[in-house]
Amino acid sequence: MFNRFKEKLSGFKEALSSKIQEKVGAKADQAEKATTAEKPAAASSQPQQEARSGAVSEAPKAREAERDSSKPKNRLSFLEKAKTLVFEQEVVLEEKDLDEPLWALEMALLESDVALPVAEEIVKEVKSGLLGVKKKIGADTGELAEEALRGALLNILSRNHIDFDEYISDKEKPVKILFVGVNGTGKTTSIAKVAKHLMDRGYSVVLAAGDTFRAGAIEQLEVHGNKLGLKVVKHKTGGDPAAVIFDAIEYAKAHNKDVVLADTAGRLHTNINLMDQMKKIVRVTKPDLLIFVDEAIAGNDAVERARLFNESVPIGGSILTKTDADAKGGSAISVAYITGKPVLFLGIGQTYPDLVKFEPQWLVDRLMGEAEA
Ligand SMILES: Nc1nc2c(ncn2[C@@H]2O[C@H](COP(=O)(O)OP(=O)(O)O)[C@@H](O)[C@H]2O)c(=O)[nH]1
Ligand SMILES: [Mg+2]
Repeated sequence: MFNRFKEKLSGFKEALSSKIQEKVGAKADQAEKATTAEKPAAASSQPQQEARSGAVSEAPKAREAERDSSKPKNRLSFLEKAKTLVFEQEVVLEEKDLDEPLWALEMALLESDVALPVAEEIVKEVKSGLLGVKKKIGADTGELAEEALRGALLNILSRNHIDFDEYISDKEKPVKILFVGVNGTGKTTSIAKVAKHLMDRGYSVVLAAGDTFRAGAIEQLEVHGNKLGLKVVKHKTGGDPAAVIFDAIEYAKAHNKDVVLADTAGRLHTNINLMDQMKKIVRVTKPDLLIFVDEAIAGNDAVERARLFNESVPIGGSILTKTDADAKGGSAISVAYITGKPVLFLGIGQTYPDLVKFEPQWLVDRLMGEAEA
């Protein structure tokens, strides 16, 4: 999962590493020069006898003792010492050191479908995380790059994070959830997955067949309802979706059901009539939560659609589907940022359990390659 994101990031890591190496190299040179000037005898590979004659008598006692104790590996011990000297120092990352690595990072993010304003925000965060950082030379440079990026991603992804299960548990019942998005992105499948997720946690669920537009949509939801043993409230194809969903809510109230999951027809954000119809559904049914569903593989298109849907109706969160199908990862980062609302779940396959609750840490671990899919 998200392999291309990992690959793309290698450019940033390498650029940062080589900058640090450059600085380390410069420091090491300085240190070596300083040490060599200070201890010419130790630096030379002269035989011990020669080193002992004359010079030793003038040398301070401590220095004599030191040389004596390290006789057989005299040069090695000097190198070790020089190394330690450098290791104990720190390289401070300055603005000019970061230009190149941050450019590589921004390119990697854009190529991974991270939307431009989001990529810029991440770069800004990474920059402030690295700027002025005193880098212990002994530490792994790749790690520094990873840590900075991990921190920035976590920060951005955690900003609007809500826990779906806590949300459901705290909310007055029945909780009314409406699923919206363009056609074929996985709304109906996600409804079935979320229904299963809720049933597994002891909630009773009603499904509302609010996609009255597409032939076969009601039957598709009924198939899921039958498999899961759930009531599906439906009208005829071509009926008023707001009325169906309203009925489902009434049904849930009358039968003490905990959650109503309402399907809607797929609609393009450019179709004014259908967008108006969606606004009407929202007005009439007053959902507690509007979930925008789109495909992680749609990249920037998904981000743009999320933005436009959110401008029409107040989205409370998103589900990104098909993350199993070679998604680059960027849309998962961007959709939350652009809408200002959290990604609630990721779809990772076609069966009911293929739904993971979105946790910033979970995503970052996968994006950064620490955990396998
Ligand atoms: N690989 C994969 N396929 C999915 C996922 N979610 C949905 N699908 C498939 O996407 C197709 C469209 O799904 P559907 O729920 O009918 O989309 P809708 O038009 O938005 O309701 C179906 O073939 C689903 O099985 C997912 O997370 N991963
Ligand atoms: Mg559907």
